[in-house]
Amino acid sequence: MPELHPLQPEATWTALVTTDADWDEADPALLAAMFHQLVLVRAFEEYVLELAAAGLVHGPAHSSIGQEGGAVGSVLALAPGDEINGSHRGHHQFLAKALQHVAPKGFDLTAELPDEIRTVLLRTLAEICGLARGFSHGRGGSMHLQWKQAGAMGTNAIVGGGVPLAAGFAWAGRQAGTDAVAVTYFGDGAANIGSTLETFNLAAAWRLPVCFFVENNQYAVSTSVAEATGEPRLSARGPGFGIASWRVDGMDPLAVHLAMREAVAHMREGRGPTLVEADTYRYFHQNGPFPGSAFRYRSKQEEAQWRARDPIELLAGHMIRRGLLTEAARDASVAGAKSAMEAAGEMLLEPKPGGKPGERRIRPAEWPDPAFVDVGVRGDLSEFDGARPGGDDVAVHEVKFIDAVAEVMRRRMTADDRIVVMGEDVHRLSGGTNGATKGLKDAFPDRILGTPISENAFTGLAGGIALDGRFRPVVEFMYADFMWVAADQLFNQVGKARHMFGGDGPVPLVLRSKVATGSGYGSQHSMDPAGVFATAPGWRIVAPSTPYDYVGLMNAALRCEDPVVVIEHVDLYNSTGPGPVDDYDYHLPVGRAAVRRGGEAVTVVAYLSMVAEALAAVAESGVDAEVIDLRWLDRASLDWETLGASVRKTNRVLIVEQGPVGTSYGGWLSDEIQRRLFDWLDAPIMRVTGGEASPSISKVLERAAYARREEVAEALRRAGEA
Ligand SMILES: Cc1ncc(C[n+]2csc(CCOP(=O)(O)OP(=O)(O)O)c2C)c(N)n1
Ligand SMILES: [Mg+2]
Repeated sequence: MPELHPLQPEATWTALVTTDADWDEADPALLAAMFHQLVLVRAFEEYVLELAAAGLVHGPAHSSIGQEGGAVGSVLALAPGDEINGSHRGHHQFLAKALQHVAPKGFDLTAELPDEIRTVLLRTLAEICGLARGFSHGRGGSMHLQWKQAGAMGTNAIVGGGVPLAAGFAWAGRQAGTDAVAVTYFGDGAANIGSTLETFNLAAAWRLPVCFFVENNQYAVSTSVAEATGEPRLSARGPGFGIASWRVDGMDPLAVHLAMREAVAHMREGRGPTLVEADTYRYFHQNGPFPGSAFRYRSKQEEAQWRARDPIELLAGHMIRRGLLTEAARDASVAGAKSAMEAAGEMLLEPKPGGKPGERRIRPAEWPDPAFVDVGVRGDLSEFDGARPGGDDVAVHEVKFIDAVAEVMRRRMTADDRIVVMGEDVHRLSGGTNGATKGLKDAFPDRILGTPISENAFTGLAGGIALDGRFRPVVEFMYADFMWVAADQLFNQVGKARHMFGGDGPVPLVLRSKVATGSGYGSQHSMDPAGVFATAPGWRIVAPSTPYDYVGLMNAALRCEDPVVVIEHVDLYNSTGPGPVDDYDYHLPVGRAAVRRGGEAVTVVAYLSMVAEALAAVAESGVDAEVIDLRWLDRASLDWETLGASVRKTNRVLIVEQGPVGTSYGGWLSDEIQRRLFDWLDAPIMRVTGGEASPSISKVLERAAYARREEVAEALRRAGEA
């Protein structure tokens, strides 16, 4: 018989339970701060429900009533420099952090509230109602509350979507030399999703000062925790990843506070991430003013049992017992909070003309101007003021493409210590799988970060760094197809962040993404991501075709305050072409294409390695084609001046790309060209793409699946005959 030795995880897993002695010893100022915050947050949430019931909140308003103890207890353990984010159910945490920011010494609801607090209430309520004076000018609403100055970095409508971002806040705080921590709040449902679990791993591997705060309110919509997992004690997940974890009664704000103090101390001491599970309950259904029992997934009796453990009642009871609060002062505080909310409501609402008695509407002047709809999808590019463009002064010679890739990054990292590069194996193998980061780990040991294989986590971490703003992350994807793995972070988080939070916040993230068509890596490693990124409004896209362009475009990408995907092609890596002799500081301006060959017969539009394929095809065909290398591919950065001038001359367009027709970039572009330049076209826009399926591994089938010089030459012949 083998011997069986029970094993224990290294990380601690503790249940923290308060005793009467804890309540007796608790600092009266702390209890008072908790009490007033709790009462104000509760009044806020009750007022929101009132507005929701009256149809004045457009979209969901996920109530936190019942859960305030976790938010207030934990936020009061934080310092001003600490950053938090949260989920769709985040009013309470947002308010706690914002109130702590404007009133760090606490406030008294029985007295006149300071203007700063009234403004927080008003702007938060306005945001939830989708109004112009909200923190995000009404773009974010209930689920996207952000006030960066207060360290409230944004709540999130994607379950688990905010978790990787918080790892980025934690990384930035540490790298900046502070002892700041980050806290990410999420629900029991989010404890099962990949982005959360990936981030547990990444944060533990890198010992990041981030607290995973699980608000276990027992349900994800109507699905109970026990139904959704084999280990309903959600804090058990932490030790498996090496994360010190606490379980605490979330209805007891002091217990949450004491657990959080331990967790914060652990993180400030540099001992890595923490997990705090607070068992709690939302008194209402997922959203709206009805209880969960109305939807039959739980009983009235269960709801009554939890309500009997109300966090405000518990705290007020202890304070009254200790003589720190009177019943009259408690009631006056509740009344003060209610009237503060009514005053906020007065600012936003007015009687509905012709409505029933008491019926209200939003004051028309409070709505955002519809013309604001697309403002701030991307930045205004003012960061390029004073940027030095490339030109004749840049001495050029023949260089290997991949060497220019590594060299420009070395140059920028030397000049700008905010730049940090991350991705799988970027720190080894002489510069990752292709040599793109060659020599950089030795030069910048703490800024070249080899990541675990977890595209959602490390892309999100980079997104968090970009939102934080102190550093400029560069993410490398080994293959472009992995964008689907990281899709939430790329498209829902990074791409939408600026616009969704009001249009003003920069998101300076560079993604380097490699296209490997033709290398025999098959269906899941060969895609060109341009067509998909072109559908994502926040992103800028560059596709360099020469070493000279790569340097200028990478410099532009790294200066840009918007997320930029730099698409690279394996065919180019080992090619040589014109590149700078020693000047790696020039920029190729946003929105400027290059005419690689002048011609009269047809405009051939290409990018990346297809530029050289197109030029070769033109030479072979004898057609007098003009070949345009787009360089910038996204909707906002396309060079319509160059494209327009060419089409007005040739009256014909051929768009060439290598990849499959399904995710084609050219489909989008041809629609755009015909909208803008239809009057100048003498023939339908022609396109060269690959086949329907992604390329296979078999060399013959792979070649048949994508387009190259031969297909372009064939299209040119057809154009010549037409
Ligand atoms: C990825 C994703 N899947 C599903 C949803 C729809 N949805 C929104 S909230 C929610 C329940 C989340 O439960 P939990 O994480 O426990 O948070 P709680 O609502 O209880 O605070 C669901 C399924 C979503 N927003 N995002
Ligand atoms: Mg839940």
